[in-house]
Amino acid sequence: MDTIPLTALSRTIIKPNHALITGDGFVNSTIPGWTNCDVNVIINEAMGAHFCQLLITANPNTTIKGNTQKTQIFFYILEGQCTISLHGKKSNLEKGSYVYIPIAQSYTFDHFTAGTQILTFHKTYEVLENYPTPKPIISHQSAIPQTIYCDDPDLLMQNLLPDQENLTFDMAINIFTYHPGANLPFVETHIMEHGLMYLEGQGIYRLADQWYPVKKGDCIWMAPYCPQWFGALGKEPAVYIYYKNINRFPILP
Ligand code: UGY
Ligand code: MN
Repeated sequence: MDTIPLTALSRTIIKPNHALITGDGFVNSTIPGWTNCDVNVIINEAMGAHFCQLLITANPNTTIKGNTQKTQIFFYILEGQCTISLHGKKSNLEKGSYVYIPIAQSYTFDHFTAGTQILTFHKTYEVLENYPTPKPIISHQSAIPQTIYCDDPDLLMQNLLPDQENLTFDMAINIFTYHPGANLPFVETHIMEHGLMYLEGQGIYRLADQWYPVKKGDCIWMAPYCPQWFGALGKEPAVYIYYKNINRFPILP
């Protein structure tokens, strides 16, 4: 039997208003100040997006050090353990921990276990007159309650940032869990943009007028107004973490 692998095949697809990005095509980038680690720039402005989504794969020699300047960063630990130092205070992080670092803050991550993976979302902060900028947050997804989404108890939402009650935040990071067979109740079409990564399970994502099978590890970009729908398949919950821009006037005053 012929066993030659067909290396010219990939599920990755990049369109003007959406993208499905699978790990088989990742190529590493070097980021100044982030040393001895692999960094994959999954989504950014070069694609047409207004935010950035990266995957970091670290090892015990890795240091991730920088200053956010005008761009807030959200770090989510996918696998492994490490330490964050903010304002001279050290905190231990594990799978499911997350760190929100607002603008103009210095940060250092180190003491990684081998194979630690971190997903990041970056957005240039839009200042809101008469509101202070958000403060740093270090927390764990287990501290955030799951709420029923669109009256369907098989759709569960966790808002990792206090964006609903706090207009200082101009981005949301949510974890969306679909029980087996659950689906979005309608095809959403909205001005907000999304970047996401599948954490568990599988299903079918509709993006514009295309239908894509998706699974754990896959990433998706949805431009503003990209019609979107998801249905979970299989016997395990499908879970994704996603970014959304929120809480700002839709045109500059
Ligand atoms: O928050 C959202 O817009 C979310 N329901 N969209 C999505 O999961 N594609
Ligand atoms: Mn949406």
